[in-house]
Amino acid sequence: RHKFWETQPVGQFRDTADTSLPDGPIEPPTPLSEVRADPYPLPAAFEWLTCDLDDDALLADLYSLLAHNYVEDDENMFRFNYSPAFLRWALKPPSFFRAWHIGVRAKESKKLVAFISGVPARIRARDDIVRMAEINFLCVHKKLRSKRLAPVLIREVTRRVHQENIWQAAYTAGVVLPTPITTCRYWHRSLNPKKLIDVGFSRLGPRMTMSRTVRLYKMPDAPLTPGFRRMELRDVAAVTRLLRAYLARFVVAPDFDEVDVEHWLLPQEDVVDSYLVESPETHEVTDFCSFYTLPSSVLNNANYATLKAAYSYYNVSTKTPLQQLMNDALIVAKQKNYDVFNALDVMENESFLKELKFGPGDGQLHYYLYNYRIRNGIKPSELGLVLL
Ligand code: NHW
Ligand code: EN5
Repeated sequence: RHKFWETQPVGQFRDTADTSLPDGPIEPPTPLSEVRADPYPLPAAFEWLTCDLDDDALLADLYSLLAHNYVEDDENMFRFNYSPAFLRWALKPPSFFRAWHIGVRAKESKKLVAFISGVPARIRARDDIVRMAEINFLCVHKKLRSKRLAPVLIREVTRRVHQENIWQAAYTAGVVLPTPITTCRYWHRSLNPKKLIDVGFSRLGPRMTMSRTVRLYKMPDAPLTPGFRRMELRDVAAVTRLLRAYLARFVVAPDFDEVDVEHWLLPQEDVVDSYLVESPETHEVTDFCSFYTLPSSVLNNANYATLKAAYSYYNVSTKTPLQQLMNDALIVAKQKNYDVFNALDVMENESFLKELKFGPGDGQLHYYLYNYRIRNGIKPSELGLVLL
């Protein structure tokens, strides 16, 4: 069934009944001297390229590869359109490794035809904090599909991660592979329902008119919670404290320090937005919410080329009820002209999705760990990790 994945240290479907296998690494590290020293061979027409994302021309090539060949929905109506600024942010966190930004190009034309990336992260599974690679942006050009290039890319990124003495990884995919630790559902909150209907992202509900639909999703002009404001550099320490305390509740979650929070959560225009509630009385930071910006290209529509989507990222409520906090996040997203606000059913998100008029999407997101077993998996609500 899975000629490649059967050979990898991941939970195998056939082991799911075996309750004697313990949580933790599936296989031990090998001595670094035994890690293969040279890159895996590629078909003769292609060569490896370690990507320098500070090079604007290379970044433009990566942007274009993904804009034309990355993930689509099941009916091929939309394709993710990560911006160049987003890619730089996603791929250059603190202590990133340039060797983990791996391109494949045609030797003759020098055209970039495939890509895979990793970034380092500390991820806690139960009480075990593990150095991992977060693997993302695996992409093979449409014209080179089904030629078993993906396993070569995956083996090569694995080799380069091993060279840094890191032996575990985390990744997500819309497809089922051996074996998800959990399966999440996407939920969508319309902000611009007329456009969403026009492009086929959503449909007019039964017995609904356009004007009733527009009224249903209407938002106030400004956030409602007193003390709600954008996060600033001076807030990093307070946000880190809030977030660390909150993420401690989940079975699998990142172990963020202040350096991580500054990178992953300090606002960057059209990349990541973060807001917090500062108590007007005590000036204490009590609540926090964030979303990242990931537009999708609208394929084959005469009126629109892109959908502007916000994706719920990390949210923490201690004083403001989570539903009220997320309502303010929806209000600022609407003000900033987003068409839709998306969220997974991770962490405590179930508690506000229905009430805030999110509807279930047709897409799922499966979460995976490489070389780390979590017996019986976990529930989406036990997951405190959002990958981009
Ligand atoms: S998920 C998004 C992945 N990208 C896309 O969907 C973009 C559009 N599609 C493509 O570009 C987020 C191609 O279809 C791809 C497959 C490249 C997906 N993950 O080359 P072949 C991520 O980036 C397996 C893992 O012929 P192809 C996460 C498939 O099951 N494996 O297929 C990435 C089969 O193996 P099997 C996937 O269509 C995580 C083999 O690839 C997969 O031309 C990577 C077929 O290869 C997927 N999304 O190219 C793993 N899709 O055993 C990281 C297919 O079943 C692991 N396959 O025969 C950790 C590594 C680091 C470890 C460190 C210790
Ligand atoms: C990991 N970094 O399928 C990335 N998106 O629901 C890889 N559906 O947008 C993994 N099909 O339901 C990616 N509208 C996996 C996801 C791939 C993209 C994907 C889904 C998620 C999606 C939309 C459009 C469907 C178009 C036809 C959808 C319904 C919205 C509606 C709004 C009003 C209330 C009810 C729901």
